[in-house]
Amino acid sequence: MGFRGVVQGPAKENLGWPSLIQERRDSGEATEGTPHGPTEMRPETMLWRNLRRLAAAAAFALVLAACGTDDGSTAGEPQSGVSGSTESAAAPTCEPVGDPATADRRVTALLDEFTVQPETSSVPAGRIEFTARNMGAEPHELVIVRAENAAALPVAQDGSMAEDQLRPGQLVGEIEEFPAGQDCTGVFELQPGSYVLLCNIVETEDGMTEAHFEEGMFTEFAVT
Ligand SMILES: [Cu+2]
Repeated sequence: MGFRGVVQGPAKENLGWPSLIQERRDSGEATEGTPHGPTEMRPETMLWRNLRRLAAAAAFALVLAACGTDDGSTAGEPQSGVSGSTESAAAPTCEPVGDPATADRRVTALLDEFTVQPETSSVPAGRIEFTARNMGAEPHELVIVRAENAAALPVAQDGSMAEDQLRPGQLVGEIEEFPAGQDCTGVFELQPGSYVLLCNIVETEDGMTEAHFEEGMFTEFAVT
C-alpha cells in the first residue's frame, strides 16, 4: 500500500490498445522495456497478422448479429412468453427479470411444495419487484397471470395451466425455474386488477407427470 505501488500500478496495468501492441511485439521480438511504441515501425508480417485478426473478429461479430436477429425473442427478453416449463436435464439457474432500480415497491413470495405465499395479498399498482424465495426441495418458478382466480385459468391435459390458451396480455411475465434454496427476482408492471401467482412446472418421472399447478401451487393476488 506504499506510495510507490500507487505510482507504478497504472502504468503497467494499462490494458488499452497500445499495451496490446506492446504485448505482441514483445512476443515476436526481444525488445523488452521500451514502452510507448504505437508509432514505431513493425515488420510487415506483424501488421498483416493484426489485420487478419481484425477481419476475423469482424466476421465473427457479423455471425453473432445474424444469429441474434433470426428469431425475435433471443437474449434479453425473458419476460416474453412462458417457457416449456417441463423438467429439463440441465440444472436451472436464476435469471433475474428487469431492473430492480426501477421498482416502485417490493413483494417477497415464498415458494414451496406446493404453495405460493406472497407476504401480502394486495399491492398498489406500479412496477413491482417480486423476490421469489424457493423454500422447497425442488426447483420452482413464479408466473404472473391476470385472472379472477385459478379456476378461471385454462388447464392442459397434463394438469398445468394451458399457457397457449391464455388471452393476449393475460400473461404478465414470469421468473423462470430456479433452484431450491435460492432467491430470484423479477420486476413487472402491474395494472389494477386480479392476478394469480403460480408455478407451472410439470415434472415427468417414470411415466408419471406431476403438474405443480394441479398440486395447488397458486394463489390469488390483487393489485389496487
Ligand atoms: Cu413449482
